[in-house]
Amino acid sequence: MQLHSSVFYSRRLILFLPPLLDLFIILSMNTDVNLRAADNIRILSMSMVEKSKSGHPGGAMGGADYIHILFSEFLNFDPDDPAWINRDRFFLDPGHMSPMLYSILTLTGRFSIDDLKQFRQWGSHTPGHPEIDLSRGIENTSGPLGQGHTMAVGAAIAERFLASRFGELFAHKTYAFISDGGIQEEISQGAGRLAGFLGLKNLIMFYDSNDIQLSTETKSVTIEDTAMKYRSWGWNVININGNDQDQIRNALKLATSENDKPTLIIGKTIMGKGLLDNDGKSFERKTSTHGMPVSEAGGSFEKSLINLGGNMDDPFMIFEDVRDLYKIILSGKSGNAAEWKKRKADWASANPELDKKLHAFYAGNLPEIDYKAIQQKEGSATRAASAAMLSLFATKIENMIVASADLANSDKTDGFLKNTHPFTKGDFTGAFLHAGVSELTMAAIINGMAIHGGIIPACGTFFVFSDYMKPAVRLACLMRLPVKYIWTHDAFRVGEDGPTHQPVEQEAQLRLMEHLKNHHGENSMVVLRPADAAETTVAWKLALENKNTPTALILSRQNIKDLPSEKNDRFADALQSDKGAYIVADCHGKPDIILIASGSEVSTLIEGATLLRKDNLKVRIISAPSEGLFRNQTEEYRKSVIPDNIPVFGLTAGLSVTLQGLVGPRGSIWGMNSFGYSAPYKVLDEKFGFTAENVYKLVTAYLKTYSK
Ligand SMILES: Cc1ncc(C[n+]2csc(CCOP(=O)(O)OP(=O)(O)O)c2C)c(N)n1
Ligand SMILES: [Mg+2]
Repeated sequence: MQLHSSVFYSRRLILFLPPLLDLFIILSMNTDVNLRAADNIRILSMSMVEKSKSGHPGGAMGGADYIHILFSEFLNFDPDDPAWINRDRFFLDPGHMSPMLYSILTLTGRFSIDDLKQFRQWGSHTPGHPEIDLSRGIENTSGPLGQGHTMAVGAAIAERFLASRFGELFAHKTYAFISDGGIQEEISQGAGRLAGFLGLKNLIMFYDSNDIQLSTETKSVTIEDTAMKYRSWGWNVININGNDQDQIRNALKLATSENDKPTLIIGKTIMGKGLLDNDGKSFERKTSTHGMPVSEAGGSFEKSLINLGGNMDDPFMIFEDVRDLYKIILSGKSGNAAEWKKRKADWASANPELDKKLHAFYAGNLPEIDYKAIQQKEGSATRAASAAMLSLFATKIENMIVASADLANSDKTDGFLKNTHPFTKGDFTGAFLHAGVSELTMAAIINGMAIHGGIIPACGTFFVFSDYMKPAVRLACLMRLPVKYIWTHDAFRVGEDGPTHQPVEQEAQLRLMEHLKNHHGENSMVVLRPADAAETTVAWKLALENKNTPTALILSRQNIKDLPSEKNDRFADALQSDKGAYIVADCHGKPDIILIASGSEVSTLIEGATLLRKDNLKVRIISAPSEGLFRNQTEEYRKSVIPDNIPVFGLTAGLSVTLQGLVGPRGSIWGMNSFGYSAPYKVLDEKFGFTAENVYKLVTAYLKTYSK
C-alpha cells in the first residue's frame, strides 16, 4: 500500500514566475504533482470501469506512471493537430487498458469527462477496445493481443522508409506499450525478430510486467527470461521498477538516445496500484482486478479513491495542479510542433519537388499509370501477370512497400524486388520487406505501415496461408486500411504439394468479408480472383484505386489461357471487373444456360461452352472476380448479367458454397467438397472433374432436371 501526501509546492508562488521557470520547477523539482497525475489517471480509470460496470481497471492503474511520464515528458504531439505527420506514434497493445489511454488523453484535452462517463456505452467515443480514432489522439490499440505492438513495428519501418527519402527532419519515435498477454502471443516472436533484425532504433516498447494476466498469475504459464529473449533478437533491454517515475524517466532518456537497436523497457508494475479493500488493507496485485470493477472484484472503490487523493463527490475529478501541469505541458508541445513546422516550411522552400512528393505520399495520390499499355505475356499464370504489374510499380509508385513471407519467388512479389532491394539493418532505401516465415506478423506490420500514413503497403504468400493472417486481415477490414494482399497458388492446382497446400475453403471465408460491412457501410474488403492476365492488370488497378478498404488478389500458380474477346480488346472487357461480374462471352437472344466462375475456372467454362454449343445450346459465360462488388451494382445491371429464370451453372475450385450467392437457389454448382490430394495438377483436374468434358456432362444433366 502506498499513501499519497498532498502537494509540496505552492501553486500561488509559481503563478508569479515566468512560464519557462514554471515548467522547470514543476518538471524537474516537484515530483509530487507527477505522482498525483499518475494517481489521477488511476482514479479516472477506476471510475470509468466502476460507472460502466464493465472494463479493466487493474492493468491501467499499474501502467499509469509510465503513461504519464511518456505523454508529458517524451511523446511529441501537437495538441491542436492530432494528424500532424511528424507526431510520435503511440500503439497500445493491450486494448483492454483503454481506460488508461482515455484518461491520459483527457489530460491532453482530446477527451472530455463526459466521454469518460460514457465508457463502453452505445454511441460513445470511448468503446471498450478502441481501434483507431486519430482525431481524438488514438493512433491504434489492439483488442486481439499482440497485434498492437506488431503494428508499431510496421509504423517504425514506415518512419525509417520516409526518413530515408525525405531526411532525418522526418524522424520520429514510435512507442509501443505491451503487457503479459502481448508478450506471450506468438506474433511477438515475429515482431521482436524483425524489429531487432532491422535495427529499428526509433521503436521504444514498454513492457508492463505486472506478473498477472486474465485468469492466472504469469508464473502459472511461463518461466521465460523475457529480457534474454529480446536481447537475443538484438534489442536494447532496460529493466526498471515501472512505478518509479525517476526510473521511467531515465529509461526513456536512454531509449530515446539509442542509435542502433529497438529498446524494450521492462517495467515491473503493480496491478491495481493504490487499491484498498473494505478493511483498508492493500488490494493490489489481484488477478480479479484484471477485468471487472474494483468493487465487484472485492476491493473498496471508495477507500481506494480516497487513498489515491480523490473523493466520492466527484470520482471523475481532475486535480487542479494536474490540470495546470498539463496546461504547461501542452503549451510546450505546441511550441515544439510549431518549431518543427517552421523547420519543415524552410525545408519545403529549399526542396519544393520533394515537398510535393511528400504531400502526394500522405494524400495517397497515385502516379499516372497507363494500364492499357501494359503488355502481358499471352497465357500467363495470374501470379506472373501480377509480377509484371509489380515490376512496373517498383519503378512508378515510390511509396509502395511490398513484403513476402519467404515466398517472394513463388508468390511472384519478386517482380517488385527485381526493381528495388530489401530493407536491411539501418538501410531503408529499398522498398521490399523480407518478412521471413511469419504471415501474421507480416499482415500486422503492413497494417501498421498503413496506419502510419504515407505508404502503400502490400504483402504476399500462398493463399492457403491466408489462414495464418486472418486476425490481422480482420483488423484491416475493421479499420478500413487500404492494404493489398497477394495470395497465389489459389486452388488444388498447387498439385504435388498436396492437401496442406491446396486451398479449398479459403475463398469462401474471404468472400464472407465482402458480405461484412465496415462502419462506413462499405464491403469491409474487396476480394478479386482474376480469370486471366488482363483481369489481373485490372485487379491491380482496382486494388490501388481502393483507398478505403483492404483488397485481396487471389492468383493462380498455373498458366491460364487468355479469355476470348469479341472486339479483340481483352483489356477493355476486363475493365468491367469493377462491376464484380460481367459477361465474357455471350450468345444471341435468351441464353439456354449461364455459366459462371472466377479465376482459372472461367477458361474451363469457355472450353466446356464450345462442347455445349455443338448441341445448339445458347451459352453465356460470366467472369465473377468479386461477388461483393457485383452485389453493390444496381439490380438492373445484376439482372442484365444474370436474368431470372435462366439456368445458372457455377464452377469453382473452392467449396461449392463459394458460388451459391451468384447461381441462386435453382442454380447448380460443381465445386470441391473435400480436401485435395497430392498429384500433378492436370491429373487432379481430371480426377476432380475440372475439365471441359465434365462441364459439358454436368450442364447437360442439369438442364434435363431444370424445370422452366
Ligand atoms: C488474442 C487475444 N487473446 C485473448 C484475449 C483475451 N484477453 C484479454 S486481456 C488478456 C490477458 C491479460 O493479461 P495482461 O496482458 O497481462 O493484462 P493485465 O491483466 O496485466 O491487465 C486476455 C487473455 C485477447 N484480448 N486477445
Ligand atoms: Mg499483466
